[in-house]
Amino acid sequence: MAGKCSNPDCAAPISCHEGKDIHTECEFWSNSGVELKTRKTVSKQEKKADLPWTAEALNIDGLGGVTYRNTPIIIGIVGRADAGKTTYLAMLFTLFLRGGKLEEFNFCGTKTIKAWDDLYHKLKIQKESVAFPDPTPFQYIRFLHLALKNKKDRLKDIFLSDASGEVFSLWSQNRDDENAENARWIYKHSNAFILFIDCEDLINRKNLAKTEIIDLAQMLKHNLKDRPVIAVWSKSDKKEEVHIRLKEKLQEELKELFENFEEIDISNFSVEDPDLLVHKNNISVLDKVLNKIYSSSKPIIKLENMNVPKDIFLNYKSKL
Ligand SMILES: Nc1nc2c(ncn2[C@@H]2O[C@H](COP(=O)(O)OP(=O)(O)OP(=O)(O)O)[C@@H](O)[C@H]2O)c(=O)[nH]1
Ligand SMILES: [Mg+2]
Repeated sequence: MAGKCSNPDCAAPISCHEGKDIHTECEFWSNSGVELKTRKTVSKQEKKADLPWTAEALNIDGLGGVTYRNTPIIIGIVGRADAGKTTYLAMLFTLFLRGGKLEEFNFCGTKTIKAWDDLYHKLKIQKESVAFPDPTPFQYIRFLHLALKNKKDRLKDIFLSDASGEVFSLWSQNRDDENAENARWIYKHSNAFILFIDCEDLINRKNLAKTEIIDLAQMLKHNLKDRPVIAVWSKSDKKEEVHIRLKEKLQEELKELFENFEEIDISNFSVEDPDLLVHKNNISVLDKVLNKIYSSSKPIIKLENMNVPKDIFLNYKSKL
């Protein structure tokens, strides 16, 4: 059926910005001439504002194309190379597509549908094997967007970072490393962090792997303020093989570092269907982060001037 939404930000017919299951039932969806006129005007303004919407992942400059409408939440996904960060994003979206739901929010759209879709297609879950997304290139930083609505129907824009693990390793050794700019940006601007603990790495490199996680955790801690950190034990299908003392020691040290320490085990390999580690916990990670952010009494990042839409750096009044 021909037609287009009168909201230039809406991805309908792919997904309705207002969260309707059937986009034609949305008040903004219309074929009428009046609506078309309005639409033309708005899209001209959109062009003037130079905010093209490609549905690809956003880079740092592109964030302003969403932040003009809302104070966003940025979630920094932190961990060494190969820890499973990008796969987590792919799995999260795969679960949403299969009907997975957050506790307090409804999924109501995304500005980065193409990037999510690419991840979804790269994570091929077959019966006994899983094909994974490619490693994230070294100088690469991108953001995947979720528009969520809370129980009061308020729109929340969430960005999840996807950067190469190598930059976090460099940053954990020297926060001023010239090649760690992406890690510094994520650290400075995120409202919360997901810290990846790679179980496979703990099995293979044991204490060395643990030391690197603690180095990274200490760097997260140095100017954390009240931003939450959730520790995620990735590849937990192998967690049993991690030496028990190593697990306990790592857990103890992380508990000492972070107030109200929270952790969760995830995997992309299902042993049963449904599988707690895969089908529930991957979504629970985001639930935990959002619960912590929204239960915190102090907002961490505020937009200073809601009328200055484009420059996310100028707009932020960060507490850092
Ligand atoms: N055993 C096991 N292996 C996994 C799991 N998830 C991912 N892997 C393996 O971990 C590899 C790395 O995953 P990525 O998601 O690319 O890791 P990343 O943290 O994004 O890595 P960089 O982009 O290099 O920083 C995958 O190619 C898989 O081989 C899992 O649940 N269990
Ligand atoms: Mg990656």
